[in-house]
Amino acid sequence: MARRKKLSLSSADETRVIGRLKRFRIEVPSWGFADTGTRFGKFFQDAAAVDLEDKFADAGVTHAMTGITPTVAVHVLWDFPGGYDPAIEKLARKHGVRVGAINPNVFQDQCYKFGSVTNRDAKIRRRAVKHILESIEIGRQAGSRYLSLWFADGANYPGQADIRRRKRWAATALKKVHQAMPRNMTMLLEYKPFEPATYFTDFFDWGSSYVFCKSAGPRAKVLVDTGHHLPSCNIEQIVAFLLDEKMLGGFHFNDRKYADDDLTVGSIDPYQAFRIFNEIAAYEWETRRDLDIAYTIDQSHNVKPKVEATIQTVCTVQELLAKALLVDRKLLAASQAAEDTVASEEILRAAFRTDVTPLLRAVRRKLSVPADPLAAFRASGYTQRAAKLRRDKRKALGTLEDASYA
Ligand code: RM4
Ligand code: MN
Ligand code: MN
Repeated sequence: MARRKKLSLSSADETRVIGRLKRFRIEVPSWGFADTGTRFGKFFQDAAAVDLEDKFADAGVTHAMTGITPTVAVHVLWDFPGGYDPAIEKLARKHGVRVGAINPNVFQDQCYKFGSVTNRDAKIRRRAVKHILESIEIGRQAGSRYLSLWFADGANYPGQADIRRRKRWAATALKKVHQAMPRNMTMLLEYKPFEPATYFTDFFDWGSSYVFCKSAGPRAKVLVDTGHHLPSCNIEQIVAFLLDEKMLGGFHFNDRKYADDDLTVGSIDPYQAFRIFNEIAAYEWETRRDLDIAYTIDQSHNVKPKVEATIQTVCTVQELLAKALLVDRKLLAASQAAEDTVASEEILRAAFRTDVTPLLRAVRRKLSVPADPLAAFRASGYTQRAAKLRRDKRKALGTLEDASYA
């Protein structure tokens, strides 16, 4: 029976684990604070962010409670519909956060119905590249280190499109984008095997992203969104493989039951997230260095209150990373060498079922944040205050709540 294991660590191990957790940062997505929905409609929340300032405020309170979310990933068209303004930086700072990864949007304009960088029309391909170059400029001004790319490109039916030509168009576009990036910027390239395209997507799996990154240039790396895999895919193997190739650029964390469900990390399969962190912890153990990769949350909370859900996620990520850091690597190496499969597996399971609450409390003390961020946030009354302010703001703006998708 898997019992909850009590923590017993040497003081050197304790210092190592607490130190690593104290340095760990994860980015929150601006879109995680706004109203989102399913393809059948949206359900609105009074406290959901109405504008960019609200999103920064929500990210700010998340950071104040957890101490590990100082940056906010932004989506160019959703967050800067009127274009970028340097005052945005100040707005972020006012709320104690900074602009993080810049996400261009080449999937919502009408012209992209049949693709963006893979569209058969050269004019549309150029327009998509131009938007990405403008996003790079925003990133440069905002001091962002990451250009995060996700393409909705794909086809819905067999025979609809030429797979090889589209591949070449995509590669050409990414090369141009890579050339335009400042030296300190990394391109993160996401993949997804389905949705919105249903027959194929042009950036469909880690292998396709890997090939596109290699051809684009040295500062292009693969982004693994945990929800973007077909059922039963071994995600931690992809992570380990990309780490070994030095091609893992970052993560979009979320959980899923069926498809790209964007659920809270660990809500369905915490052992899966633990196994991913185990690969990261193993790599860092061997190299004795923190990996320089972008950890980001990519979730949309359709029924949960947004900030609460985000804080819950951040704490869960921290907890699962803590467990992965507890894996006894020396013992594991010895039991692997002895081909003791059961003992090796038990070493992982022992770490997974360890109660890391005392460790997390110690980390939070060092970060000067509440010992229980979620409880502290719930007690703060933030959601109730935001609901009132934002209800009034919506009224003043005359914002129409159109919840239908068709
Ligand atoms: C995609 C993907 C991207 C996100 C878009 C809106 O499924 O996860 O990261 O930006 O959704
Ligand atoms: Mn994503
Ligand atoms: Mn997604």
